[in-house]
Amino acid sequence: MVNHQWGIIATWRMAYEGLSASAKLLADKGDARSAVLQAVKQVEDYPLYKSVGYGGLPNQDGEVELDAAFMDGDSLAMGAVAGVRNLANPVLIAAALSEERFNSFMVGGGAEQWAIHKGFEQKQMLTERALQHYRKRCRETLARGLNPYTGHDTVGMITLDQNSKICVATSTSGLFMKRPGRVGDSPVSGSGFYADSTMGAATATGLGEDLMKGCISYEIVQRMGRGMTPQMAAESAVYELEARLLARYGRAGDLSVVCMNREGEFGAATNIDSFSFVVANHTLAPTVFLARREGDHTLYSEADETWLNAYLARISAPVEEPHHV
Ligand code: SD4
Repeated sequence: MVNHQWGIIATWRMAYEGLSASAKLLADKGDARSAVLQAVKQVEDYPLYKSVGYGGLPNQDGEVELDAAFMDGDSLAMGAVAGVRNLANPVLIAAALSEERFNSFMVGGGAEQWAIHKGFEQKQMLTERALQHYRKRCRETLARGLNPYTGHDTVGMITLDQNSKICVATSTSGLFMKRPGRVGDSPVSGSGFYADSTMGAATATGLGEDLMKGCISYEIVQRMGRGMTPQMAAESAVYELEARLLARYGRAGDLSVVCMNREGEFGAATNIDSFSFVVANHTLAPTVFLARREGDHTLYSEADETWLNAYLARISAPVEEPHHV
């Protein structure tokens, strides 16, 4: 049954162009799977987004290792790759793996071999610009530790089509300066993403090590399934996980999420000061929102012209040399 409701939501401003194109597709009765894959591929292909796909920042050894996932909320089929190198579009490989009965989550060399065998495009993913960031970071002290947002914004995207099918996909180069072999939440079902067309979908960005401690995306989807609005589900899950981490683990990293239910209603929650996300649905044109924490709530408002211009200037600015090494 066609219900005329559709929606698309994604983490971070970088998803805007791809999301806008896929919003048109969904409005024209396109399907959730191709809409999400096409949009995430566009983010992967864009060289100035230094946290996803081509141009992604490398690990400690200077190698770009990519993680991605795809889930179909009708069939619950999911596929994922982690730590893959020199492949242009990890999200497409993840989607292909979701069609496999076995071996649907593959890592490293085995995943690369399979993808090459299947004819997926090979590409040197380290750009000169990403290398400049890497060299700069090598000269700076690492004493500040790893920060998931230092150039590292995973794209997580949800699509709802007019047949009420919901899909979700993620793609990331993980934490900048991660140890080779390190895998975060993004390719891990229930943590970085989850979709069930009978309830909704959620996807996360932030410190994978902590997002995984709460299986945050699965938790949010279940809460929507029990009748919470997406906004309540997102906020309650994020702040409850943060409280549990603080009480029992002694600290909590950055946790940000977006989610959408079967009606195309959306929610977003974060425990940081500035988390951007992009959304469109049958009643809303593609819009960039800026979210911030206010106690145990997340407030968001439309990003203004100044912020949007500053963003464009920032992503294309020359990589600055540190003043002091
Ligand atoms: C990870 N969650 O690999 C990713 C990183 C991220 O914004 O989302 N950064 O842990």
